[in-house]
Amino acid sequence: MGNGLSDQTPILSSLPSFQCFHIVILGLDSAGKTTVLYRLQFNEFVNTVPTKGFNTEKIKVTLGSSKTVTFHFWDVGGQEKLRPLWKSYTRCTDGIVFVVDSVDIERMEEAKTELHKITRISENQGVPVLIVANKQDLRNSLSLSEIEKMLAMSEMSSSTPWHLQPTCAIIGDGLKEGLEKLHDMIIKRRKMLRQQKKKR
Ligand code: G3D
Ligand code: MG
Repeated sequence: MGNGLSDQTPILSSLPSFQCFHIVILGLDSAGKTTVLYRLQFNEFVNTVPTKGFNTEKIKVTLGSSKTVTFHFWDVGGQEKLRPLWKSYTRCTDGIVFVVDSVDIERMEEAKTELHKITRISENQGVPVLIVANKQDLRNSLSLSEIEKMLAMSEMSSSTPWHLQPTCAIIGDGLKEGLEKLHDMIIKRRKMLRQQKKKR
């Protein structure tokens, strides 16, 4: 899945382990953003309340078999009145996690609009996006291909690397795999930017 950037050989092993990546978690209210964050933080289910402002946590995640990476997550409230804030949280971010509720068919169009809006901002050009198709445990959840279509992923800018990951945040299924993909995309982008700089 994705635009192909995530299919190249990972270079994780050659990088120092003290790196910290700035990641913003976005998505409509009730998609499961805070559940994702606290499932990663405590590795257990935490009862959430609607996020009024934002939650922020630095979390060490072991990727692959041994590499530990620190992510600094910003979980920004998804209610309509809070969405204008998304722009300032994504300034200089390394990656975006966009959480969608796989059973909320009525609001998929709204999720699509917000996803395309935030990725089209000039500062976010080329910033990798992990789209989390959450709540896959529910019987009536949409399939990945249906979500890909409804979010119009084919219309995503070709400069934006992305990966669509099925998850169940309440038990943590798929979260680590998604983060590994996001990390790979971030590393590849950094390498590409460094090469472009050298050529200049
Ligand atoms: P938000 O931060 O995006 O607004 P929350 O969303 O993390 O607060 O989650 C909203 C509701 O969705 C919560 O239920 C939460 O338990 C539930 N949820 C989150 N992830 C999953 C999942 O993978 N599967 C299922 N079945 N539910 C999930 P409540 O009942 O507290 O509103
Ligand atoms: Mg929340």
